[in-house]
Amino acid sequence: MGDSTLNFSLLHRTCSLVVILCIVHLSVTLFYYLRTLDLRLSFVQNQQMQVLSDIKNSTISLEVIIPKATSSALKNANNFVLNVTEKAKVLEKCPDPSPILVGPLRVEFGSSVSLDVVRRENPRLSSGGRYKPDGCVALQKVAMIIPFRNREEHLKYWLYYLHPILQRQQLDYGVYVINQYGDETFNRAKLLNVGYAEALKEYDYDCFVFSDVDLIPMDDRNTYKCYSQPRHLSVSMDKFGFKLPYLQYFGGVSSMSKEQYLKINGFPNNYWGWGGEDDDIFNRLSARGMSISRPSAEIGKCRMIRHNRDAKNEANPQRFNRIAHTRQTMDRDGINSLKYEVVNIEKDQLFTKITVDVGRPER
Ligand code: UDH
Ligand code: MN
Repeated sequence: MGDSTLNFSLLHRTCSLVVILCIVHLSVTLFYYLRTLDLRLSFVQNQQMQVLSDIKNSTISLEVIIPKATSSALKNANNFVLNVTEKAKVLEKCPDPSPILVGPLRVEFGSSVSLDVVRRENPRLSSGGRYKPDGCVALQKVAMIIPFRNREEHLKYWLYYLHPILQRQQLDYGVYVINQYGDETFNRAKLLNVGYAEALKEYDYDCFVFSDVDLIPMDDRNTYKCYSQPRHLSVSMDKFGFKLPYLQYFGGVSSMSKEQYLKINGFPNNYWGWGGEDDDIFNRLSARGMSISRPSAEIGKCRMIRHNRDAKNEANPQRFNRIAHTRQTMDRDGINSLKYEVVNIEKDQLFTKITVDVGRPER
């Protein structure tokens, strides 16, 4: 009886020792494995998903071998695993420029585009035409603002061409179509102000791209983001013979950071009809000591879909007088005096369409 108790307790102690040795061995192995894993993590940015599953597997197999409750060493090891997992989840910033750009693009408007096809070809967009890269953190959060009325065909081409480009540019972006309600005279700049205000209600955008619906870039290196100075993006349009029509031209497609936009009190609200509002914006920028940044003529090539002048967007005869007084009016006319009424908000996979009553010109 006494002997067998002695034998049993010896056996018990030996077993315990073996188990403890096993635990120590496993912990040390795991520790060094994870240390080299940690090192590898900082080198291999794009294989994070694989690393995550490695870590997960190693946790599971360890738990199978040693019951959790018996080992505080295992608990420590588990905490270590969790820390590394957290680290793996913190994504790196996307490289600048994006490594997946392709350069010059073929842009043509021969055959018509179906929105269903565009939706199918861009499965990674979420409601409202939103996208963010999933392998890295986008350098900027950009709202694409399109002034709009009755240009459904043009919008289809814009979505068809731009969504793949913007995804390759690895931007965190959303597309806002600002649709003027009713049939009063068109007001492009006021719609752009509305786009700025409405987009910011949804997401913390730090950059705004203002694009006509009928302009398509011919090179994806023309990144639709913001720069240290306000950017003019549509610098060589086919309709102007792939040249700037004049040096101060700021029409078509442009971008501004929130800071740059606020520095000029946004855009004028009182340019009704075609023309002048882009020159007013240029005047505002130079009044606040900013300059215009531009891509090269080669990278800035773009096509405008041919069209006639729209009804209710006749050339504005007051534009010359208004442009002459930008400096006197810009502080009281702009984002600080913007008034409008939202009539409807439509969320599509490809865009957010905000129909808005911007009123009518004073008569
Ligand atoms: N826009 C609309 N609907 C309108 C008017 C303008 O959506 O009814 C928007 C649209 O985004 C357009 C932008 O405002 O791209 C600028 O207007 P625009 O394209 O009419 O201006 P653009 O300078 O042409 O291109 C003006 C007159 C064209 C006459 C050509 C005659 N050959
Ligand atoms: Mn046009």
